[in-house]
Amino acid sequence: MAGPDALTIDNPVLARQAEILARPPTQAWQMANAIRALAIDAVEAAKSGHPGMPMGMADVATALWSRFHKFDAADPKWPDRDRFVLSAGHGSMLLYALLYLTGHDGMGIAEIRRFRQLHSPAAGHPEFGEHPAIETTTGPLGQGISTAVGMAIAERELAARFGRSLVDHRTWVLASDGDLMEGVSHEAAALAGHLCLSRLTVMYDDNHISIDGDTALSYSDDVLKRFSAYGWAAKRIDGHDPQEINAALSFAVRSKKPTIIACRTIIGLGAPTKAGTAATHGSPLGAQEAAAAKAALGWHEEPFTVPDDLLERWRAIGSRGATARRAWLKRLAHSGMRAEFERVMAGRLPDNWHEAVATLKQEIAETKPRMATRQSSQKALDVLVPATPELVGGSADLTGSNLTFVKAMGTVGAGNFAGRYIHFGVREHGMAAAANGMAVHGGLIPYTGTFFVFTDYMRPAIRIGAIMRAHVIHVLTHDSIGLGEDGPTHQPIEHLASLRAMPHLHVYRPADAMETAECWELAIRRTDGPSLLVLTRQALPTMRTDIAENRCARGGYVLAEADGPRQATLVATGSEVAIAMAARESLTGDGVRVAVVSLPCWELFSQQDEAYRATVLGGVPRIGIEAAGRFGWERWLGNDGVFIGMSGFGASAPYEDLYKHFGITPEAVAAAVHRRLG
Ligand SMILES: Cc1ncc(C[n+]2csc(CCOP(=O)(O)OP(=O)(O)O)c2C)c(N)n1
Ligand SMILES: [Mg+2]
Repeated sequence: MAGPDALTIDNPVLARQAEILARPPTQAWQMANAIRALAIDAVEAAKSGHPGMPMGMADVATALWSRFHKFDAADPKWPDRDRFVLSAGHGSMLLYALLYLTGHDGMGIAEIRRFRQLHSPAAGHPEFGEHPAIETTTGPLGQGISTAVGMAIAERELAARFGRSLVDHRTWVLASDGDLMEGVSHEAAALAGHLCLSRLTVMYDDNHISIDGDTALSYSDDVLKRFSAYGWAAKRIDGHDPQEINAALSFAVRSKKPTIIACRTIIGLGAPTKAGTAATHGSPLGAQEAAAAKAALGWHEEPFTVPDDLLERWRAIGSRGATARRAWLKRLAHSGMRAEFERVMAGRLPDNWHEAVATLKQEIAETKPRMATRQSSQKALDVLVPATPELVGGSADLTGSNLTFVKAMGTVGAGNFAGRYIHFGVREHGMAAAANGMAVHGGLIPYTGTFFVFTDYMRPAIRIGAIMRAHVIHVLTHDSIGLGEDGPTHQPIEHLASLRAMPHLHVYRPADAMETAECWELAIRRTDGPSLLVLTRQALPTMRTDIAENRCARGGYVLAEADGPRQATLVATGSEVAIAMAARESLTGDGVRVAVVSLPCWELFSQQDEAYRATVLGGVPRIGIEAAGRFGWERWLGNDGVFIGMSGFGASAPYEDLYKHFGITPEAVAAAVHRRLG
């Protein structure tokens, strides 16, 4: 059998590793080894995890955090800190090791020892909220880098408003092959190039390895050429040479474009037989290989132990930003914009924002407009945009259809971030991820816009936003067969059900102008998760004129009670509420007493107490009406309820014809009630 020497000679990666390990050890090398050792130990202890990436990127991370990344471990929420995003979230031990070494409270050695265990902030993948220095949740490849683009946009937006003395930071990303293979990163990187986000730097772990093995199996992009074509500055370096790393980071800081640095690294650097292979990607090295790796690295400590002098050096890095932070606090104290800055960063709404909504509701009650809810949404934006300066929005190339733009906003462009409207281009997924980034950056309330059906293209980012409970609003128009002629590809059928199934989301489907105003109000106010506003293309009558109470706040309510003791309850959402109202009228003519319940937000309705829900739904047969699939409706209708909606995909025709064709009409509802009541 070949010994290590023979292996080395035959294998260019191990030959390179031997050359790296033979370099005279420097301080930076030892500091990086502390990361490697902690990653090895934590993964061994957990018996699961990903040691390869932290071992490969330790030198890059050490250089970045030692000299470039602006932060102060004493205050991880310092608003003007740089943002650090570990896009390759599987390498989470890299981040946890950095937080521990730099002395962040709440990430001590006890937490590192409990890597991947229940209630440890050192979770399998970095989870936003588990530790204040974790800037965003990562793990699904491509999300981190795309979220970071949103953070970089937020920095520019806030700098344009509050000036450089308060907002002057950078966004650093560590990304892997998988991150750059994923489509969403292509969308986000193209947008970053277009907007010339020069304070965004991606350190690309160019290790040529992914799970299946050599990336040559599936990946032959010229990554740097691709990013250059997006408008990025691009460089390739030896990811284990501190001088090259430092020079590249300096280059990135000077760059007038977003920058990607391809760092040629060896995954699992130090592991004598497994380095440079997928074997180090996602499994413990094993006791023998782990011990041999440490020996090869020149690391002779007990597990989870970092020598005092080394730890001191790391701790000094943790407080390196303290001076800058104190100077910043002084500037903030003397700034005329202090109150407003603190308000938006804390996510507090302006005192008077509500008056604007109240005026709008008054106007709706008086004029009872007949209009599409997408148009009602624009009316809401007309008043919300001036009243809430932190509201920043955009659309994925459907501005005129989503009606997401209002004049007061001004448009965002490269070098111009005074505007508040972003033309995201046809990049739904990148848009949703960027919106998450803006939200978790703080200081802005982002909204997106596209057709409801294309939430399929956004879903992974909506999900990350939901996990993080990010304050993001998605404006989703053309919400059913009611969009008409564009046909089945554009007509959502299963989307309501599938998004209602996602935890932490609020899915709002307002029925008229008043409900739309109320749902916008709730979405602006909600700070514990994303809101989806699901809106029609077709015009709808205004049915509500009462404004004393936001009735959508309870998720569902009796819009029209029966004339006398109820015989049946019609439960509908959005555009089908008007159909239910028309059915009620004809049934009343027939002497049948039915109530109409509007159910704009299932999540809020399910949070009401049982007694309220029982009163609203009534102990009589229930008929559900929604121009979508039935999935989930049993929850409100019970086992003996009747559902009127879609049972398959839609079709292309004028929408009135489609409603008739699919039997979603007042006549069909009335007939169903007659049948049900027998
Ligand atoms: C969207 C998504 N698909 C698949 C995975 C599972 N997965 C985790 S890491 C990885 C690829 C690993 O290669 P790379 O990104 O280069 O990381 P490295 O092994 O170099 O650390 C995959 C497919 C994932 N986390 N996210
Ligand atoms: Mg890789």
